[in-house]
Amino acid sequence: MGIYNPACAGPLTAYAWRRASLWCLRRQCGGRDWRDLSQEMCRAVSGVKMKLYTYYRSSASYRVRIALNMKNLACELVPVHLAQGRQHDPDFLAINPQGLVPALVTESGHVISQSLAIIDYLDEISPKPALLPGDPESRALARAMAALVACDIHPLNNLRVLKYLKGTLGQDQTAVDHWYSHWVSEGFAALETLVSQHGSDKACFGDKPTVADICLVPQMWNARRFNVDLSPFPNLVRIDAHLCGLEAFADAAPEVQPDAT
Ligand SMILES: N[C@@H](CCC(=O)N[C@@H](CS)C(=O)NCC(=O)O)C(=O)O
Repeated sequence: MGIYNPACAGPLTAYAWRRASLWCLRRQCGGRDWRDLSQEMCRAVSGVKMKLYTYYRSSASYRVRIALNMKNLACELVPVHLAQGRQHDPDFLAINPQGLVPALVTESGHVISQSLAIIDYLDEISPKPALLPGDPESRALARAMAALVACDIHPLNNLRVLKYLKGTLGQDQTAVDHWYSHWVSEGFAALETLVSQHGSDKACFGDKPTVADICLVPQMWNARRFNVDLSPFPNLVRIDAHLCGLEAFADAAPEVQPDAT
């Protein structure tokens, strides 16, 4: 009998195969973590990869790339050249009507936009290593730090906002740079305080990377690109330096992406 490949089978058969695998694993693993194991096995055998629409310099895409690396999840990267305006192409708008990256196409073909939603999804389908701490209060604190960056700093400094300031509102580059640096510095000042209360030399919360760190590192990279003075934020600089040395973070960096120019 040949090797059974569920990728070639119809949805019902693939489903039945997955159920059978789970049943076997449950019997064989006797109390061990058979769910994680079975999910990994299903993914490996099916050969169906997720697809991430990304841009090397996009900090929201950078977040998702870190999470994928931390989870060791296979994913095809599909570059969308933001500087050339490819996010406005009808083909891409059919994928994400917001015209923003990242967008993740799951193994079942659904599209998820919004980096934090994608990261939550990845954490749910592949729970180890966890991207949030163990207890509800700690989880909420780590999420709050992530939101500080992703919801209160990043949207003010996104490409379309900077282009609007310069193009539509006629501001010069000095004013745009000032705008960028003002909002990053204000947000980082608050994060620096939170990190001094809850973090360590290795992470924003506790000593293991969480979603807060996944948001911090790309924002630091972006701040350096815009020549923001980071000297008032020694904790953030220290944590960022540690994290950038970890493989999952290093391999997600903009300069090593296939579409980096
Ligand atoms: N809240 C969204 C933000 C996504 C976003 O702003 N993406 C930027 C790149 S970091 C983008 O696609 N910009 C295109 C543009 O501004 O035209 C997320 O977290 O995914």
